[in-house]
Amino acid sequence: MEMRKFLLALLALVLYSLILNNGAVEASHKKYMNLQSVRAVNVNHLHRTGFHFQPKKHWINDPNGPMFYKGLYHLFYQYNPKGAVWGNIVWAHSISTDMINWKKLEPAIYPSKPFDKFGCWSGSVTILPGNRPIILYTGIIDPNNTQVQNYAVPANPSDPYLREWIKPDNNPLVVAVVDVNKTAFRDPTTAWWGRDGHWRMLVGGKRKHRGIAYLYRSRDFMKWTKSQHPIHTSANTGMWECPDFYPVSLQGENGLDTSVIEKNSKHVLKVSLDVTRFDYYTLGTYYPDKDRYVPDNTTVDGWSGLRYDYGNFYASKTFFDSGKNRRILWGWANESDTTADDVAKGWAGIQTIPRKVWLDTNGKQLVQWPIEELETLRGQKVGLSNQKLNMGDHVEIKGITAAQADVVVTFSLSSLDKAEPFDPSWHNAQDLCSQKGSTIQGGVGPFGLLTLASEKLEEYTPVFFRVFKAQDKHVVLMCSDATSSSFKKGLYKPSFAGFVNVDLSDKKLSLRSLIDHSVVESYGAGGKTCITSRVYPTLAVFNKAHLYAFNNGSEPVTIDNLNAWSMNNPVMNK
Ligand code: DQQ
Repeated sequence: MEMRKFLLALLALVLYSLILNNGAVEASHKKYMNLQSVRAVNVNHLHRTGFHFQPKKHWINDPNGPMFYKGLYHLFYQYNPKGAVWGNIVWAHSISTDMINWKKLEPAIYPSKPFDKFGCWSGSVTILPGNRPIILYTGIIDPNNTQVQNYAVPANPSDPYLREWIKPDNNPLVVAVVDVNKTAFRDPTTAWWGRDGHWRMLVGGKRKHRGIAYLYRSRDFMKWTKSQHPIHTSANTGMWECPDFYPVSLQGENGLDTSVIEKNSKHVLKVSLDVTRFDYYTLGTYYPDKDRYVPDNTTVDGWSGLRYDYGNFYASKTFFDSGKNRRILWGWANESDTTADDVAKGWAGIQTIPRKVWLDTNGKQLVQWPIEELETLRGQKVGLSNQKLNMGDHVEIKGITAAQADVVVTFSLSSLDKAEPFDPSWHNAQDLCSQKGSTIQGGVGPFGLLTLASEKLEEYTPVFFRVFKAQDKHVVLMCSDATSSSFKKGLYKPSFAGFVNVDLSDKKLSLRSLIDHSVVESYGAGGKTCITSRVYPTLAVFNKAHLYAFNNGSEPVTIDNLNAWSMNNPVMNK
């Protein structure tokens, strides 16, 4: 019966997809009512990841309430326990000692009360004085998607696993007042504590097309008052989902507790723009007396602003890891295949590798790097050095599992003289990358890696740089291009790209790519520009996947140093 229901639903969806040519990633959580509770009969392993966070089956989206508590890392996440499409959302819960190996626990929060009967959506954890964690999350209270902000506390704080959570009856803590759009009012942040004895937290929203981060204050965490002014808004940016607000130190790579407000720091405001499905951030100054945030004039406050990741990465959230004094960033990488594919494979969505995040020495952007714990999964290693790549060369990196690998490479450029001229009208990196792909000959670049490549290069996902010469500086473009990644029909195959603000005086560019079957997560120039692509090769799978380094620019490029490791599987939500 289950199987019949599954096959009928799948057939209906395939027909629906064909009729609507519904291949691309959707702009919001699309509701497929008929599929929300179609349980996976089998889980297809062809494109499942080896070392990225994912549950055994079904749909996942936003990371929620990450924290470090009594020696353990906790990750909650939006999860559909009944199917591989968005719906029936609960806060699933996993714990870890290293953020790499994960143990699955029972869901922490699920719809059960009048204040969350129609959904338990995203939110955050705050650790109150006395080491008392408290969850703030969005509850959906009716079928019209009316949103309120609720809280939950551990039933037994002495249990380091925090298995059970209570949603007290004085919920909801916050409801939308008259001038607030109650169906665009969600995703409370971690709260911070001000010297005036008030807690503050933000809730994402919009008014017409203006994105808003509402600010709430409370003395006791129970009675919250909306401040007259939002902490920040921006015209024509649409709904601000999953805001995140935190300090970063002006010096060094250590993180700061969310409540730290000091001279030696700046603040980051990140918003997830529902319209574009990218996570944008600004750096700026937080004025606690006025409760206003003013972005620096070096960062663009809108769609052309800085992104954590120029690829498939959304609804992210950071937390302060007091164990190692660092700030950690979690982000969700949705699928780029069709909903029919997701139902057929029985799962959808992964979390990217947790990243340490800190302020660049130039003070104008953040830097991200996979947490050091990931390196414990490194197995078989191969290395290369001083390898010259002339135009048209591609060199295979043999001896590792190219479908599941960690690759770190530094390229050296003999000269920048041949860099192509940069047209100042090229604002959109992704458009530029789709015009000037990895096979279009250039001056300095394109050069980089061909990941998840089939032997004869019928399929490959290139991650590469191209250097241009603008009026008074060089412009570096980084691309992660899914165009030739797969023969499969109906996939979303974007030429994701971002510019890299890097000093080329030493004529070196580095790249790290984490390759994991259906994801290529790349860090350019030591983590200044990051791009995640989801791809679904048909030939370049398991031991038929290959890895190459290449150069298609007329200027020769040298691989100074390349190290690549096969990656082992961690314990993942068993
Ligand atoms: N996902 C959640 C919302 C949030 C959105 C619902 C972002 O709370 O705004 O699953 O992906």
